[in-house]
Amino acid sequence: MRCGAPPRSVFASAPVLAGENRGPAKASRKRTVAATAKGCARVERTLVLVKPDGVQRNLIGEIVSRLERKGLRLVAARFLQADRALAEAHYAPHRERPFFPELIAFLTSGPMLALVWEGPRAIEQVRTIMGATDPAKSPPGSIRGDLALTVGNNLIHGSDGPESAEREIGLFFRPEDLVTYRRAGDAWAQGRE
Ligand code: IDP
Ligand code: MG
Repeated sequence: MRCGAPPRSVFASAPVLAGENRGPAKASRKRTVAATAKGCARVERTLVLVKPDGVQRNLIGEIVSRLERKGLRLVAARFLQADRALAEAHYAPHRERPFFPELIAFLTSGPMLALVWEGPRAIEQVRTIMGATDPAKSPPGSIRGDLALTVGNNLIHGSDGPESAEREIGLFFRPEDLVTYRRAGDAWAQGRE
């Protein structure tokens, strides 16, 4: 595989769309194929949400711009207001946490922008640009460090690993929603083609 080429598959099981809570995705049958040749970083896809506070604070452009300028490639976008089933499926790993009801109320409180970004080590890159869960512990220059104040209103979600990325992308998008393409600048931003 060439450096920067997209993963061959990001779906381990049938996608779940908004309003169709089919429960957690089954264990991965087909592992995401990553570039492993010498000098190639692992190419990944990750789910980003500009959460309802980001939309209400007119920060969609700011957040998308930071990810775009980094060199990550946008492969899917959807503006939606999540229903309870979708929000609960997305945050299922936090179901037992005391803040779960508050988190679901927040995520369903208004529209948000769901995005899939792709690039070398995209999961880690987005997490770094986001900053820590607690904005007070996020460094200046990060989205949460620069633009957010509280854990509950921290503007952005980014997948925390390959398996959660695959599961979360499947909650918000169908396989055919993900666009495979290359940009003229990808060889410069993402490495040798
Ligand atoms: P992350 O968004 O940095 O990955 P997670 O631990 O996955 O953080 O938590 C998911 C979301 O739940 C956080 O972004 C935050 O909005 C909310 N959250 C996490 N911990 C707390 C808490 O202690 N109180 C209230 N909300 C929390
Ligand atoms: Mg998380």
